[in-house]
Amino acid sequence: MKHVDSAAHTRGESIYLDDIPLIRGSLFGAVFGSPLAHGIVRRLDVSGAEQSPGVVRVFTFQDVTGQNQIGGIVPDEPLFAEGSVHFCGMPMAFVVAVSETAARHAVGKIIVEIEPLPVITDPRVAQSEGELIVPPRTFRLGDVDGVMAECEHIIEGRTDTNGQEHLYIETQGAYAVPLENQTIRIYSSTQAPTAVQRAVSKVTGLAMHALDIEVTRLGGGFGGKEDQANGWAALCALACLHLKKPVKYAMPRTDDMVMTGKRHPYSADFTIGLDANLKILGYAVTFYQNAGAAADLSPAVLERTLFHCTNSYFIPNVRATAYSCRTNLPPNTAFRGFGGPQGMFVIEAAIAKAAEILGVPAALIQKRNLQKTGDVFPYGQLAVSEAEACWQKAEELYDIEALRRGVEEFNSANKLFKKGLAMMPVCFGISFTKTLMNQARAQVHVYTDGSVSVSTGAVEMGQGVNTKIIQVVCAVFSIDPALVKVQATRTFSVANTSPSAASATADLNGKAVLIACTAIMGRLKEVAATEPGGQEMGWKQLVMAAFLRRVSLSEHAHYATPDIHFDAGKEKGHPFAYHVYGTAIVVATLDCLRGRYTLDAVKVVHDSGVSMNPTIDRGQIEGGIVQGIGWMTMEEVVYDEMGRLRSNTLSTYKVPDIYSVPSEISIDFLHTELDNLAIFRSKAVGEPPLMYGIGAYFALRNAILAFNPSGIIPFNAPLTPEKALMGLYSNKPKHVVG
Ligand code: LUZ
Ligand code: MOS
Repeated sequence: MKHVDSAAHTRGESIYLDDIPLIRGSLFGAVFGSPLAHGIVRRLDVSGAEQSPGVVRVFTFQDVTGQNQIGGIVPDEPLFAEGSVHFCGMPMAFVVAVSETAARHAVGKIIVEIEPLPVITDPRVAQSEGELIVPPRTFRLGDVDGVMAECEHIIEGRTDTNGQEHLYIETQGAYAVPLENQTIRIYSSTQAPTAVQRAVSKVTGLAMHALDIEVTRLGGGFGGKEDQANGWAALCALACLHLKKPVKYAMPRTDDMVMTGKRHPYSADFTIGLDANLKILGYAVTFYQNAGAAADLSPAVLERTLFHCTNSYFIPNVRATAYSCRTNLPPNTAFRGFGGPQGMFVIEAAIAKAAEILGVPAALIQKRNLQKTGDVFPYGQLAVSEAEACWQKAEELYDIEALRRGVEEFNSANKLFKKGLAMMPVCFGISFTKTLMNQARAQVHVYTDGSVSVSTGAVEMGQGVNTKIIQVVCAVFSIDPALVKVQATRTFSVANTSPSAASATADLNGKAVLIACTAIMGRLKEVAATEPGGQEMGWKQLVMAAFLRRVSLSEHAHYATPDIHFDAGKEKGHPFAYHVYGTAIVVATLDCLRGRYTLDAVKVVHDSGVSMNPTIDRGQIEGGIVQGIGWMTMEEVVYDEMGRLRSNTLSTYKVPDIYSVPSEISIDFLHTELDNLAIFRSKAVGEPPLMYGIGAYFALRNAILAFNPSGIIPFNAPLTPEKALMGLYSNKPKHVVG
C-alpha cells in the first residue's frame, strides 16, 4: 500500500502547524535567548520591548502561573531563566505581539546584564569537576580484568563522535487557542502530545483535562520533538492563558538551531582484548556523554548507549561505564538511534584499530565475533540473533570477496584516488528501555455508512505510521483502505500516550488498533451469524445491521508489551521485545588530492521479519542510511569555547543533499518467519538503518590508509573532507605525489 499522504504531500496540500488557518486576533511570539552560556543574571530589562510597536506583553519567569519547570526525567530545566543562565539561547523572555515581525523586532530591545561564570563545553572536563546529571552507570558481564591477562592482543584507544542537528524540515512550534472555562487547545509540532500536555500542565497549573494537544503531522522529528517541543508549547499556552487570545510561535530556523539540543556528542576510552584466533574475549569502555545544561532525555539516552555497546557481537567479558556530563550547551536530546549509534561507533573503532595493528581485515574480526542465538547480552537478555544470517546473506548476495578485489585492483591502478570498503553489522533493541512506556491505546469508531475512524497516540512524522495503522484495520475488517481515516493525534481522544519514538510506534499503536478492531469484528461476526441472511451481507450492510440491533460499533483498546522487564539496580533484565539485525557493505572513493569523497555503494541485508509495507520500510532504510552518513562524514556541529553555536545556519552546517547520496543503495530484506512481538511480525524500522551509515566512516578510513598506510587518523567523527585531508598527509608519507 502507498503512503496515505503521498498524493497530498506531492500537491502541497498536507497540513502542518504553519498551514493551520489562524483565528482572527491571533498573536505571535518571539523568544529572547541568553547571549551567554553561563552566568548570573544581574539585570533583565524588557521595558524597551514592551514599548516597541505592536507588542502586547512580554513574559518572564515572574508570569509563570504554575512551576517554572519543564524537566521531564529530572526537574532541572527552568522554562525561563531565573537568576542564572546555563546555555546560550536559554529562553529569558517571551515577547508577544500582533505580528511575527513586531515580536522579533522587539526582542532586539531587551537589555540584560549577566555576570559571566566559567563555561564548560567538554564532557571530560565536566566529569572531572563532578558535574554529572545522574550518577554513572555500569553494565557488567563476566570478568574483564581477569580475562585481559589471557588475551594475546590488548588494544586501547579513544573515540569522539560529534552531535547532529535534527534539521526537521518543519521547525519547532506551537499554536495555543483559548477555549471556554480555562481550557486550551494546543496545536504542537511534537512527537509526544502527552509530554506537551504534562509540561504545559506543570507550567500553567491547569489540569491535564483542560489541555487538548492536537497533532496532525510533523514535517520530521528524528527525536528532536520527543521532549523539546514542550517549552515552546508552554510559552504559547502561558501567554494564551494570560491574554485569552490565540498565541502562535513557529521558530525561525536559526532560533531553532541555537536554542534546541541535538544528538549527544560522546567521548570514550576503550580497551579490547583478543585471543590468537581473533576472538574478542574482553571489552572495557567508558563513555562521556555531553548532556548539555539539563537532563532532558540524557539519562535514557545514556542507558541505550550501554545497551548497544557491543553492537552485533558476543563478547563474554564486558565492563561498560557511562557518565552523563553537564556542560553549558543546550540540553542534548533524542536523535534517531538514541545513544545506540554512539555506543556502536566505539566497538567498531576498537575492532578497526585491532585490525589495523594486527594487519588483518576488520571484517575478519567482525565476522568471527558475531552473536548467535542464545548468546547473552551484557544486560542479561538472551539473543534471538539474525546477526550471522544477515552477514551470510550479504556475502552471498553481493559477493563481498569480488567487491574487495575490485577495491584492491582500483587502488593499485590509481594513485590519487583510493577506494575503501567496510562492513557494518547492526543490532538494535526494540522497546522503550523504560518498561512502563511500552503501552499504547487506540480508539476505533465504525460509522453507520461503514467508514472507519481511528485515533491512537501515534504521531505521523513522515515515517508512514498512519499507513501501517490503516493496513491493520483493513486486515481485520477486510475492507478497502479508502474506508479508513486516521485522525489527528489528540490528548482528548487518546490519553497518557508514549512519544512516537524508539522505533516502537507502529508496534505499540498498531497492536492497540488490532485489539480494538478484533473486538468490533467479534461483535459483527456474531451479528452475521444470527441475523437472517447475515452470512451474505457486505461490510456496509453488516455494520448497519449491527447498529439496528444496538451493537457497539466503537472500541477503545489498550496494549502493553508482554514479557519485558529491567532491573536498573542489577542492570540486568529483558528490556527489549526483540532486536532488529542487519549488515551493510559500504564502499567509498576518496580524492586523495582534495580530501573529497563520494560513496559508491551501500549494500544492505536488513532483517525485517515479514515487512508489512516494503515500500515504506525501504524509504525508512534509505533515509536512515543517508542521515547516518551525514552524521559520520559531513555534519559538523561547532560550538566555540564560549558555548556559542558557530554552525547556526545551513551555510555553515552541511547536511547531505541529493549529491551526497550514495550512487547505489541496495536493500535486501532478510525475511524471517519467526514469531516475534512486532505488529504482523513486521519488525520496527525507524532507527536501526541509521547505523549502517557508521560504515561510511570506516570505508573512508580504509581509503585514507590505502593512500597512506602510516597515516594518523583519530577516531573522531565526522570524518569531514578537511579531516580526511589531514589523515591523508599526516605522518609525512614518503610517496606523496607532487
Ligand atoms: N525514548 C525513550 C526513546 O524515552 N526511551 C527509549 O528507549 C528511546 N529509544 C529510542 C528513541 N527514543
Ligand atoms: Mo526517536 S530518537 O525514536 O524520537
